[in-house]
Amino acid sequence: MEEYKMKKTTLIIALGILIAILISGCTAKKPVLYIFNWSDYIDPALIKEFEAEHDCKIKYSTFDSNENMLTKIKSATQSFDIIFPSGDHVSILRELDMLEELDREKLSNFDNLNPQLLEKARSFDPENKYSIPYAWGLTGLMYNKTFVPENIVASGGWNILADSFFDNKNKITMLDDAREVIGAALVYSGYSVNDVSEEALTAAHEVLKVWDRNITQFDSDSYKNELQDGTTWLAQAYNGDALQQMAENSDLDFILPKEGAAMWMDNIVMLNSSQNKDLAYEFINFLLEAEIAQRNSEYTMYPTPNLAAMRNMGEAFILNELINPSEEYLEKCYMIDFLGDEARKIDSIYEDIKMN
Ligand code: N2P
Repeated sequence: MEEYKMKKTTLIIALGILIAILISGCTAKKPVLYIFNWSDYIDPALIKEFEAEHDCKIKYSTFDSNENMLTKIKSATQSFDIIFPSGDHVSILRELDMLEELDREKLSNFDNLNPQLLEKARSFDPENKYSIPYAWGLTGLMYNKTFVPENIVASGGWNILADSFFDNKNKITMLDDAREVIGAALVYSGYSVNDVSEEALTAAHEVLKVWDRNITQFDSDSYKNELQDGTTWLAQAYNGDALQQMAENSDLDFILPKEGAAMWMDNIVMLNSSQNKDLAYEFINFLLEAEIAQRNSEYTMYPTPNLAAMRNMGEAFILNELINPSEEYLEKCYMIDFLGDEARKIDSIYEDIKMN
């Protein structure tokens, strides 16, 4: 009898230990990486792959403008490990002392990057110390052919935005981005997107007052759906986002305006407040792998600064003029540069146009 009791107690203790092990196993916290990127800007399969490879969880959030990104990361309520700012905002974040200086030793795939694009990136990150180029692209005009007749877009220039065909129709949107909106008017008027001289900005302001007659909203995300259902007929759009939509819907089309366009490079940076720097390095290095960068680029339809990846890209990608424009066209494009306090002049015109 005693022996039976002993066995029972041992069994209960063993069971208890087993349950405790099981519970702790299930609730053991996986490391979490907080990532904040532009919308439609990564192949979601890569997130899953990284999570599986590193037995971690990625909490992935998106933004649709540098301004919104900045507001959110400055708020104390949310913290991120990795974000993807455009070049001018790398400088802004650097000035705010929010960026981690990257340790190249931990980025074994860094050498896959195109030296020419690293050189370009030095305009906003002088020693390529804080940012890794992620993707680059151009901004143009996207439209729905069902609603916009061929002759309206035939001129191929930014001034399609002023065509009387659109009068009183409420069918045009522009991006919610001061540098892009004023930049388009500057390029149309024959200036660089970085020209803040009074002459250039006055010309751009006048052009925008005309365009604004038919602009219904300044928006950087919902235009993608609205162009599909006819809520919007013509929208200022990023080339890769447009191409992603065009692959799904043959009514949509995109042009790079003949006068030229704004060009930007978006980048991977680590915030110095990151709580999980080792995992953050692993993720950045993962994105720098040639095969991963190639798959990502094919998904997002933006060219990658990863030279090793570009070398393996298929012809359809390389020969697409909307992704890879000719040198001649690129000469008419201007990278959106960091302007420091001068950017306020652009912001105030943008506010004026939005308010009136
Ligand atoms: C991605 C948008 C590209 C960002 N959806 C423009 N800088």
